[in-house]
Amino acid sequence: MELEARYGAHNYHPLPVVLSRGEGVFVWNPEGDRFFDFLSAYSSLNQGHCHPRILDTLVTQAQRLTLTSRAFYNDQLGAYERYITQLLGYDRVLPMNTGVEGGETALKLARRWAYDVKGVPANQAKILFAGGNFWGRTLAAISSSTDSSSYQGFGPYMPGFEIIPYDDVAALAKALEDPNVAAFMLEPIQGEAGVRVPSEGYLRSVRALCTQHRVLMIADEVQTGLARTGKMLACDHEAVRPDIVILGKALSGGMLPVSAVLADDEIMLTIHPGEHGSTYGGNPLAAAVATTALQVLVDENMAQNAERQGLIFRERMRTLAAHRPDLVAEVRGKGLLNAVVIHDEGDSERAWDICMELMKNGLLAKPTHGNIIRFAPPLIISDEQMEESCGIISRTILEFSKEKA
Ligand code: IF1
Repeated sequence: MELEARYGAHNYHPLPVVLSRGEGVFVWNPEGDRFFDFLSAYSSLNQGHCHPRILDTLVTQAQRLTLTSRAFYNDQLGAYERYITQLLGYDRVLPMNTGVEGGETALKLARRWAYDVKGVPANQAKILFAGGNFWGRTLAAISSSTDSSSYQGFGPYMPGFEIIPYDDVAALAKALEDPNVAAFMLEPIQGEAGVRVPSEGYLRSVRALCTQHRVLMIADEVQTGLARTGKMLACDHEAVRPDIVILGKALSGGMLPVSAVLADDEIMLTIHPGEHGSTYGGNPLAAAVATTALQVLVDENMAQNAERQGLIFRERMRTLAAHRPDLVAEVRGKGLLNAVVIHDEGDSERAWDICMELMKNGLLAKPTHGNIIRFAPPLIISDEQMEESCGIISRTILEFSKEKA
């Protein structure tokens, strides 16, 4: 911790715990204390820490070939592209590395499609975003943000972006009256905003309005995708098929940065050779690892387990809320993407203090905005592990005194 304080940028404020080993739902500190990981690196570890099958693929491929750049072909990328496009039902995939690069790629595709296919005049394409969104830290990403801690002091901002309220069909319908709108990018459930689940039917309305106005629906499934919410994609809950899907995080099972943008030919083929790319995008190590990371989600029925364990978790938390209505304001989420909203009465540290107590009791979680604690364990969590974890959370909150410790 001291080395980071002295030599590192101070762009994070971590919980004071040092992790040195991870396996399944558990992490350990160097002293050997064990913790349930209820953050899963913000949903990057859906398959659990160091999943043996993914690890085996990583090691095997790393001993053969790790990176070629796309100047040449490699023997892993084609098979991965076929697997992921057939698994998720899209014509094509554009491989990148981080989630935010996936978002940038999706927006470039949307603009190019608007000019070359929809016929929007050059440089007039508009893109809509939902208030409360979070899709990364690049200048374009923060240009669409409504969170001042994301954009303050980093201007000027990307032009052609417009922000409308989340979960507001009328606002979307109004914004779509502009013929230059190319796309609406949204999270099916807003993660960073505090696990905001939109009204039932919202995604279907977005799909219908985007289709009606020939506007691309872009689903940012970087955090909600890959079985996290109880379905392979969160849009599956409403049987909605976005025009573009962005994946990241758990696409590699937490082994290395792997992201992907999925779309059909009419959109994807508007970008021609040499017009977009990345040094590591589509590298053979990422392709091999991502294939296995996807296979284990399917083979181990992780979406079904996320659905089942999520119901157990929210039930236990609602029972807890009844015992401490002074502390617990709301429990919300889908599958194993959940949040507990803490009454803060102006005490902005309360959720942090609760997370510090949770850590002392053997469970790691971190507050997001204000006093919302996100709980997102790996999707492999068993009944007994969920039981033990809910016990820790319940005991911690029941014993938590409102006065500062
Ligand atoms: C940080 C938050 C979560 C994302 C969605 C794209 C990206 C993210 C829905 C970009 C990334 C990460 C970023 C990380 C912490 C974490 C986070 F708290 F920042 F907002 F998960 F909620 N779309 N989220 O959630 O993916 O480029 O990071 O690979 O910046 O602190 P990335």
